[in-house]
Amino acid sequence: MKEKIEQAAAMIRKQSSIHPRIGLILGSGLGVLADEIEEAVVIPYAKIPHFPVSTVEGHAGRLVLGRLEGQAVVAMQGRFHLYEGYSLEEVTFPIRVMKRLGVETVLITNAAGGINESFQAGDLMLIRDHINFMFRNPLVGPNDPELGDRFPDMTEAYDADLRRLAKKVAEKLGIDLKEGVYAAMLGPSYETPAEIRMLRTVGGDAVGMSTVPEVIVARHAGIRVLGLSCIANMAAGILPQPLSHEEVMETAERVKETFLRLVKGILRELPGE
Ligand code: R1P
Ligand code: CYT
Repeated sequence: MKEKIEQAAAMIRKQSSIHPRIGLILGSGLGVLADEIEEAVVIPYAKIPHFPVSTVEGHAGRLVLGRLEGQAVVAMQGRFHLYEGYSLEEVTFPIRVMKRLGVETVLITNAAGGINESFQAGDLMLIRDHINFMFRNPLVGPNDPELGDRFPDMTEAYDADLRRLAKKVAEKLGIDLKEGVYAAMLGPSYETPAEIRMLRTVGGDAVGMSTVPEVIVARHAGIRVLGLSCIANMAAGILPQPLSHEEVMETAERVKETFLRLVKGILRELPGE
């Protein structure tokens, strides 16, 4: 795996002189953030050795390197999901490559269904913790100690300092930032109302089909994680209406301004180079 990581990182380094310290993973419909990157170098995933390609609407499938709010960043405009048929190694490969490029902090975003009934579609939620209902772990298999520990600690998978910072920035900008637990399901069918009741009972506030594998690998690699969910719809059974990816995309489009303000505000407050 190390060879693959190095080959991908080498190709990316050849395209851009930026040494990114911050990684951004942009969820369904949230890719617009990458359009704001200055001095941008855009690399389609198909051109990067060993990178999978995006198959889901709302995931452009491009890596964007450049500067955002003065920070050297690498952004994934589109991520990979297990339900696309990719392996956990493929889904989390970009995190390994980011680490190789020098990334120390990653901002992982997603579009999620709101389980907590005090939320509404369009809210932004800071991820405090997660529950892995995918029942798979990307670290299964032989462990390479050069990449990370066999048993990484997950007590504060979502960095406490970064969470404090995100809340401070939201308050300053007058953004009502919710906070909660992200429950990850395999998908791609949306959850049933009974599953949503179960997830609520066990402490889930939002549900989605991504993020958790990436967070586990980031922690394994020693990368600090900040997680943000856009509550794109209320989860199944809460409102008298069916769920659709169109609604997810529409809500992401509707909140993009607030989402951009929050993320940019956070980037401004992170220590610079
Ligand atoms: C379903 O509408 C899609 O939205 C979420 C789910 O995981 C699923 O892919 O997308 P992201 O988690 O990639 O933002
Ligand atoms: N919504 C979403 N479940 C949902 O209800 N975006 C992912 C999963």
